[in-house]
Amino acid sequence: MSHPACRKCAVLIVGALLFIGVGGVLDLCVQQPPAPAAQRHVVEMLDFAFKPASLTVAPGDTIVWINRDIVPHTATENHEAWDSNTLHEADSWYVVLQEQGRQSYYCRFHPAMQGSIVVSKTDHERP
Ligand SMILES: [Cu+2]
Repeated sequence: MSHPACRKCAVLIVGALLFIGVGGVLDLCVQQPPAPAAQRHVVEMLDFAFKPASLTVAPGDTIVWINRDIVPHTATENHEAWDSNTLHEADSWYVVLQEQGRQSYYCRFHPAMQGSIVVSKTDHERP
């Protein structure tokens, strides 16, 4: 002697419970410990040098170069994997490095200007 309207209600309630249940499970999945946030590192081009000349970062970090000199500089990877091209006074440029390992770079205009970046998952400096 089930009333058709009540059956409809029951289906709706069960549906709502399932929806909430699934939502709850999804919440649990999302609430994992957060991955360390990507960092931003600044390298100054100052007095014809990269400062700091060597830098250790984590994969996914951003490295920003800022030219503090009045002459133009570049940050050019030794094998040209990346190249800022000419940065004039106060210009900046950035790269995000994912691949682990050491990358060396120099300035096209002043080859004595050299720097290196180590991308490492574990051995990186954190403030
Ligand atoms: Cu230079």
